[in-house]
Amino acid sequence: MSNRRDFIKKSSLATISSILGVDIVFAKNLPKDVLPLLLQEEGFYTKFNKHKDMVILNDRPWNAEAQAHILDDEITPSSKMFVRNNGLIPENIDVDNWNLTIDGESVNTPKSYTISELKKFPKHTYRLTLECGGNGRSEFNPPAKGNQWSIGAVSCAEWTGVRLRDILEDVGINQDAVYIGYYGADTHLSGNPEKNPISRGMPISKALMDETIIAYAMNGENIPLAHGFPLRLVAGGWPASVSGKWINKLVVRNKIHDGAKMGGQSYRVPCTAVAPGSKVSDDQMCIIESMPVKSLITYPKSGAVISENRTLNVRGHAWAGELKVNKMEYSIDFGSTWHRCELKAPHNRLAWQRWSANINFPKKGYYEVWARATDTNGTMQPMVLPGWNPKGYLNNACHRIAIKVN
Ligand SMILES: Nc1nc2c(c(=O)[nH]1)N[C@H]1C(S)=C(S)[C@@H](COP(=O)(O)O)O[C@H]1N2
Ligand SMILES: [Mo]
Repeated sequence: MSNRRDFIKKSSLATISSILGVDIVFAKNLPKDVLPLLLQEEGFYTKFNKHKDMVILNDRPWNAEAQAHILDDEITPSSKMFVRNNGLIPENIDVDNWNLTIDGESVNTPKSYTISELKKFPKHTYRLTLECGGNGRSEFNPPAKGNQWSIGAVSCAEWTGVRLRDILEDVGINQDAVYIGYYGADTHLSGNPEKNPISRGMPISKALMDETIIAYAMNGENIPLAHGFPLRLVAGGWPASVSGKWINKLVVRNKIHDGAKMGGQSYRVPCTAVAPGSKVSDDQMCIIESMPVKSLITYPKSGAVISENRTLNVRGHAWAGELKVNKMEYSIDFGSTWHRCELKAPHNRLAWQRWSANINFPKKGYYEVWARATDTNGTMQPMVLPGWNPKGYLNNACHRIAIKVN
């Protein structure tokens, strides 16, 4: 991306016009540092092959989310998968010479693997729900800084790779191992090669689970560049920030990993509830682990118009971090009464679950469909915003859509 920016800076406006295919009428007024919006967007949608209904939140680094109605697929295709970057996507990746090194205090002898060596370990495929810890942030008040995700920073793709556990067994880890951390090949926005944009991880118990994999494929193909090509750590059900992209090193730690965005207030919430707007000291902030129960209505699109006496088939997905969803309900009277939806079992653990309902509306008029999931612990999605927190994480409020019956 930086290449493109430099290129654009150096190009004349005439060149830019020719890329856009039209004249920039007031080109002489365009401030030096402002890129024509259309050019920015062309960069994102074509470079990463994204659906036109993806919404760009930031272009440096690239961050973009889906809208609910494009997340209707059972398996999220790359074109509809949100992009969340903390730094700049690596360029000129040399797959043949890519190495994954396993190191850290709790490893006696560090070991490195090429991708073809990794592929010799047993291969596993899982559908895994990845949701950004900040999904839903835009609703919090007072607002939290950071990308203003609405509801589309979630995906459930099919990931193929090797179990992290198999690799750790092959390397040999010590009894004192408590955490693993990842390092990726993306670069810090400052350009400082010493700095990592992000280096997070997970407790060893999560790292050793069947579904925690080092993936080399997504949806049956090489992982797309924006999503971690050529190797990605994937751990479903937890904030997607633990699923490191472009990984080239994992460290097995004898303490909680202390890489970039592990400390301070990053990916942490107050250990006990606080009043909206409170300042919370770092030592009162706890690391987010399993994500909370949540659901989306993916069909129809909000604002749909149907004719009277027609049954509407509404559907979506529901997920609950490490748990399963065991009840799905809808309301068409603003939460006064709730009705059961049909809910499918997950394809595998940590995959989202399909739900659907056939809804009849009593008469013409404006309605909202509200959807609410309950997990196996009996915890329900809140109808309004859940606990405010300084960084705006974990908003799992009910999703709602508007319907007009004509
Ligand atoms: N190397 C690296 N891994 C990363 C990130 C990153 O910026 N760099 N972002 C994390 C965060 S915060 C999220 S939500 C997910 C986003 O995954 P996606 O872009 O494939 O949807 O990747 C995680 N892994
Ligand atoms: Mo994230």
